[in-house]
Amino acid sequence: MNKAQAERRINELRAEIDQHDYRYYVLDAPSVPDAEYDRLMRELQALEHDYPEFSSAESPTQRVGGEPLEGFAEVRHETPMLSLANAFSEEEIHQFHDRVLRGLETEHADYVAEPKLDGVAIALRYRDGRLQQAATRGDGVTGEDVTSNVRTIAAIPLQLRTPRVAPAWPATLEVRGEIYMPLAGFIQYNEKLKKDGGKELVNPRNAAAGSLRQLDPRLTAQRPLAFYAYSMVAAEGMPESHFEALALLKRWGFPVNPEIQRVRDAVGCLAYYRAMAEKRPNLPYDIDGVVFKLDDREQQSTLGFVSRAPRWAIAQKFPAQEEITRLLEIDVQVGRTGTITPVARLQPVFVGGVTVTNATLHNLDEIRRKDVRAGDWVVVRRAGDVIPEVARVVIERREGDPAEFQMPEHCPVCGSAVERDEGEAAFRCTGGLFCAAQRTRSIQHFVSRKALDIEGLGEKLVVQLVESGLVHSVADIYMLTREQLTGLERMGEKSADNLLAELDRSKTPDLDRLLYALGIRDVGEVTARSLALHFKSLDKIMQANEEELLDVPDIGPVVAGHVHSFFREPHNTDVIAQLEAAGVRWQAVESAGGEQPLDGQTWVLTGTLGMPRARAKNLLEALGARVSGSVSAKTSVVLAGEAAGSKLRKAKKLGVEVIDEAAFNRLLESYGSSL
Ligand code: 5U1
Repeated sequence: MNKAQAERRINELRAEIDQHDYRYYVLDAPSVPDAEYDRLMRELQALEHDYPEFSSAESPTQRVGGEPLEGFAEVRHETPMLSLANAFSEEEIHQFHDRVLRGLETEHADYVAEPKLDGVAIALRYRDGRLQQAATRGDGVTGEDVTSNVRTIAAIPLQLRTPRVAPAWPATLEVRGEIYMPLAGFIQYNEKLKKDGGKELVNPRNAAAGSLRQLDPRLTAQRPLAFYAYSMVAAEGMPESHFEALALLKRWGFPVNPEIQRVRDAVGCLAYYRAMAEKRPNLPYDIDGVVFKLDDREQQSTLGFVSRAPRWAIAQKFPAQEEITRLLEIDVQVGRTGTITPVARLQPVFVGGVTVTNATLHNLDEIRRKDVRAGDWVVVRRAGDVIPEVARVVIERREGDPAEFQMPEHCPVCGSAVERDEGEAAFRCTGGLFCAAQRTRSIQHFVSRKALDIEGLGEKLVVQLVESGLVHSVADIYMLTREQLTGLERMGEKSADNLLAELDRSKTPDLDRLLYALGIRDVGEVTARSLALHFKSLDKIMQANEEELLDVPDIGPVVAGHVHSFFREPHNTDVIAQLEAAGVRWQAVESAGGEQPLDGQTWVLTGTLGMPRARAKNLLEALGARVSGSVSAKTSVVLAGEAAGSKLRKAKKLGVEVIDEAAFNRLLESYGSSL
């Protein structure tokens, strides 16, 4: 074979393999047996090896994965990657549809209904038909560049197809969708891991996310990942209909979920939801709900956005998933602030996409209310990412008369007395930082992602450090030496060096993060930020009396009391002095201007709310919103409690978005605000 013949054959093989990939991944209609496909691939690899001058980044042989990376670069999304508002009931879909109709001043609306895959959202940028960059969602504005990993996923086209009749792709194109791990691949991959003595992956979603975060693309290449496109970012010549845009993406070579349909009005949406709920157990991938999007792009832009989510789309989530299993025994766990939480040890059960062996029982009152006893058959519930819980006892299956659970009188970890705070459901270990469990948990909290974010210091390592006596308080982590670390089991020299570098890097936290990290009771991220913004220095917070603390937005008498007493405890002030001595220097934070999620929004509160109105106001203000007393066309959102009257009517008339307290709480939760 001469050079010209080789080039021709290489091109033929690439086109043939691309065609087979298209039939397999996009049309779901494979056209050749695996053995034939492998033969074509091997022939192409051999020719590219012999004629490197014809190599190409778009060749199907390039899916094996390139060189390992040092880390992932940041990518700014030119068009932010939005999140979706959630609905948990039919009623909320009707409300959504009514808002859409009011906003558009119309009587009917067409939606595109799509399964909501439980995977990882990804943005793919193409230039002249070639894949240039793949980025994760990140915080919606900045994501991570995972191009090398994404290039290994065979379902994602490296080179777009030019259809014979449909319009060609534009010179620049951004496509978004979900990378996921099909269930069959997940099970097979886990079986292989188990056989090789590796750690099994928890669920397909985590498996997909973990695969994309590999620094070595050759590892990603071995994971059975797949992809469905779900949106085209505004591009030249793009159809006005989202549904047609998806059809076009399919012709350009992107897999598009075959379950996607166009439906009309809330009735059509709800019929689709029910049909998908029925299909769900037989789908080859996990879904956690369905998504409805207005089909017409012009109508989409008329409605616009609220708090980072489009008003023209909504996700309807499937209800919590439940399974029955045996409760083997009731144990207790000691939390960071000494709270003793009863925990159900369960016969392992697969629920909500993961194997559950423990579930929270919340507190003694809950155990009595549900009458949960060791040996019972119980319904375990797990919704989305939340902690699994025992929902109820299957009382008909109870055998004999098992004894009621009693709270221990002494802490099972340190032996200190257990007491119940007056008027509270929780029991607490009185051991404070004498208790190894409380010490361990407070150190785990201190280094966690939302606190000082010390990578490489995971929960298990903290347990190891406390148990080995190397670390007694959060300040001790800064005294660790290389020798001490490498002396620990499973700790190599490189990991020890990385951890020491991370610890060094963490020595200049923002004041709000440090406050949150200290683990003061009821001081979540939002409260910590309010304190930091108000006082600007830790010394001032430490010296403030309760009255001064009450001046801070978001702080009521209970939290003021907790903050005040925290800084009156000598062991807490000692730890702060030790942190300073170890070189930790906190930085004052400036008012977040432009950074807060509800910046620029005006909210109105009306009706009777479950939480004190002042608290709702403080929380909203801490998130950047202005709270006004009257509704106008400029109002962003009305939070309506029970028996809301004229303000609610006016909001409806003006087409202003109205949410109830449950939706408000979910919004707060999504921003990590302490409730
Ligand atoms: N199927 C589907 N999932 N999903 C997730 N479509 C879809 N659209 C999304 C998201 C976050 O956002 C668009 C509304 C922009």
